[in-house]
Parts: sequence; C-alpha cells; structure tokens
Amino acid sequence: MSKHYSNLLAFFILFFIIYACSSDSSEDDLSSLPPNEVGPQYIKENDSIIDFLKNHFYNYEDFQNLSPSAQIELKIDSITGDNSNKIALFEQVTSKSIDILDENDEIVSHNLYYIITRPGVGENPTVADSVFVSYKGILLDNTIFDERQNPVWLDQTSVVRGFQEFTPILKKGNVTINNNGTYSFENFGSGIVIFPSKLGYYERTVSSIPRYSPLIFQINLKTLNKTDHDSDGVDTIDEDLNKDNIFGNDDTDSDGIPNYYDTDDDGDGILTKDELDIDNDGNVDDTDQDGIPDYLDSE
Ligand SMILES: [Ca+2]
Ligand SMILES: [Ca+2]
Ligand SMILES: [Ca+2]
Ligand SMILES: [Ca+2]
Repeated sequence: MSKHYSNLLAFFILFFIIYACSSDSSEDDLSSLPPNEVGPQYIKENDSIIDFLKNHFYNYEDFQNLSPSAQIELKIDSITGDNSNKIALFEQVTSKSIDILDENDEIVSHNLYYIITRPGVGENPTVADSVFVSYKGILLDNTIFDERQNPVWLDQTSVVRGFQEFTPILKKGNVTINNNGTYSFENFGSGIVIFPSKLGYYERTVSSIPRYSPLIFQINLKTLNKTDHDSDGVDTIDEDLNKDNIFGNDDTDSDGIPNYYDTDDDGDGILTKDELDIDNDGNVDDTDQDGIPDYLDSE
C-alpha cells in the first residue's frame, strides 16, 4: 500500500446509512411482524422498478463528452410534458441477476439494473475490497436518503448487497498527486444502479428509508484497496469458500468466527499465516495432497 493510500485510509469512517448492519427499526411497532415472503415481494418490487424505469429518464445529456475529472450529479425525472421525448431509463439499463435465498432456502433470482456512465480505466474491485467512492442514494420517489460528494472508504463486505454487487462492474480511476500535495482522480468509473429491497434493507426501516424500498445509487469509484480483514495472508476474497459473495457463512472450524475474521481457519492451533506456505514457494501448502490446503485442513 502506498503512503498516499494510507493517508486516504485514515479518513475511513463507518457511515451509518449505507451499512447493512445499521438499523433503527427497534422503535417501530411493525418490526415484530415476520418479514414478507421473499418471492412475492420480489415480483412486486421488480414490477414497480420496471414501471419506474419505463416512466423516468436521467440527465444523460449532461454525461456526454465528459472531461477526465468531471463528476456529474445524477438527476432523475418523469417522462412528461417538456420531457416527453426523453429516452427512458428502461431503454438504457443492463440487468444483472443475483441469487438470494428465501425463507425456505430456495433461490429467488433478483435483478439489479444499472447504467455505466463512464467505465473507468483501472482495476475492477471485488465484492471483498475497500472502495473509495462518492455516491448519492435515492428512493423511487426521488427522495435523497444519503449523499457523499467527497469520497469515503467503504468496506464492500459491510455495504448493502446491491451496492456491493454493482461496484465490481466499474473500474477505478487514475490518481494524480498535485504539486500542493493534494490528490485528484481522473477517468474513474461511474454508474447508476437500481435494485429491490432484498439487496438493500428489506423489512427494516433505516433512517429515512421505509421498509421494502427499492434503492437507487449513483456511484463514482475513485480507487480501491484489496483487503485481508484478519491479516492471515489469505485475501478476504479468497476466504469466501462457497463463492456466494457472502463472507459471514464460511466458517471451516465452526467456532462462530467466519474465516475472513479467523486467524486460525481450521482451528488446529496453528495460525493460518504460519501454515499457509511453510516452504515459501509461493504456493499454498497441501501436505497430504487431499485438495484441502493445510490452513483449512485440521488433519
Ligand atoms: Ca460465503
Ligand atoms: Ca472459524
Ligand atoms: Ca482467515
Ligand atoms: Ca490452522
């Protein structure tokens, strides 16, 4: 990690609104009701999202011929009156399907819809990385529920799923260190994503976001950092053993600490970092050659 990025990391602040674990629904008298069934709720919300996409447009004209450092603010409006000849969001979105387990552990594929307004030039983040982003969060009724014009660091393992799944479609920008020591970003990836509430807060009321709210984010991906949350030598992205993009459900030694926070993943008393690559050949060791690396093999 370069010195500049370390400085940036110093500004890492845990923002309340975007983090999936944040909730103030305890005060709510409806919070004792069981959540709606995932399948029917998804169909209802997806219908309302498609309806929204067909009847709204964004200020796409402002996003043409951008200068390298431009950060254009997203504006969404309905296609009526003077704007009746605008191109609907529906004509411009691409969809990505995400498998979500319902209350019976059956898969309900959830669409998120997105538009890339600038692809970016560098690496794509993974669902495990820290991302340095500016963003704006909007509800379908155009209420802005959160906005960060100056970029902040967010941990992708902690943000809402729709946000986490979208940023890997963007590429980061180039950082320029100015003569006065400040820095700026150019040609960073930018886009708009719209997703149903199961990829957001679902049945919870969070700040000004009502329960079962589809969310819209405009995201500018300035840069990123790889993460190794437990500093055990295994990147966090590689601690998601079942590759479902959820990091809390991989716990090899069943001690209640998921692998990405467990410094001894197989619970054999030897730290992962001390059995990862003892011969230092750059390959993860598998002494008994059973296909399970030593750090996950308690045998
Ligand atoms: Ca997992
Ligand atoms: Ca564990
Ligand atoms: Ca670990
Ligand atoms: Ca171990």
